[in-house]
Amino acid sequence: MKKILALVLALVMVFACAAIASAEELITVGFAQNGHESDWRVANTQNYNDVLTADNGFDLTLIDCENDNAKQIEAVRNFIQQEVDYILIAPETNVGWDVVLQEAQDAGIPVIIVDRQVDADPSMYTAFIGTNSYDEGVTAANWLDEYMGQKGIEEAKILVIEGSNGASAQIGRTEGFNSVADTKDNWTILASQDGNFTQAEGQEVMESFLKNPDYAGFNVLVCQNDNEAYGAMDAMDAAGVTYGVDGDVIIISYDATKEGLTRTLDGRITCDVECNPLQAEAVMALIKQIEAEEDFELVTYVEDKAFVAPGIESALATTMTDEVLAGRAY
Ligand code: GYE
Repeated sequence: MKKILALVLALVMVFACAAIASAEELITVGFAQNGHESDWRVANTQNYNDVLTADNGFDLTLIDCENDNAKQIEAVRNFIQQEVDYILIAPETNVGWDVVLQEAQDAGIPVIIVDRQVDADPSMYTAFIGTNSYDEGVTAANWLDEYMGQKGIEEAKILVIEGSNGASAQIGRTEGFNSVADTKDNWTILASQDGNFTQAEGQEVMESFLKNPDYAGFNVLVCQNDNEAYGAMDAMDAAGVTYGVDGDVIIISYDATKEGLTRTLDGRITCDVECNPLQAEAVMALIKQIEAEEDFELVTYVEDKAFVAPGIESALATTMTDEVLAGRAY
């Protein structure tokens, strides 16, 4: 009996020592996550929690900064104090980062900017992995042009519900879309307003648009993310405005989450431009390259497609099917 007890104790000690040793070897990562404003963001956070695990060699501390740049800066300062190995920032807005980036650099901690971009000199951080929002805006506008041609729609009277003001995702999608819109004499942007990437504000902005007689007759609604589109749909439903492939208003959305693609498959969203939230694998690969002192890309954009409702033929987008929807995990 005593022998068995001794053996068990010895085994426990071996496992305990192994656990301590491997905890010491884990790469510590502090992530100043932007917030939880949208389904996209929730999927993005989940993806980091799934990928930067102890099994993969990481010890991740993810702070939800509630869409507040100041909270993000505070989180980064705490990470610097804790001497983490890497800092990730998904910036709410693109300005105001220089001082804290300098502090991280002085502390010798590599900073990877993720998802959205910062308006700081690239020498201030190690790398960027995320979304090419400008390209997404261009894709949306080119698709609209193609669709109008196919359907013989002569004029676009456009309302835009933008994402949070000052976020690179809002700036890029707006500038990309406008770069095409500006070349079209028959397109008019009637109004463009901040909906903060949330369903509630998407609904509020749409309700105010619908009350304004100047915007009567609009036939295109651009929502800079899916959640805003859901809110806008509720507002249009309440006002009796029809939309989607069978309605009066073409809806263009961004993100292509599972719910967004469900609404594209049933024809309520006409075109949903993808923004891939699954970015943690690329971040993990980058950190491993840095650890191995290998060369790495300074800027990596995740790949995005666009999806259109059934019945629409497009050279720029994939037509939605049940199979496409079944393949969407988030
Ligand atoms: O489109 C939106 C989210 O920064 C690309 O932020 C991201 C955007 C995404 O809240 O849903």
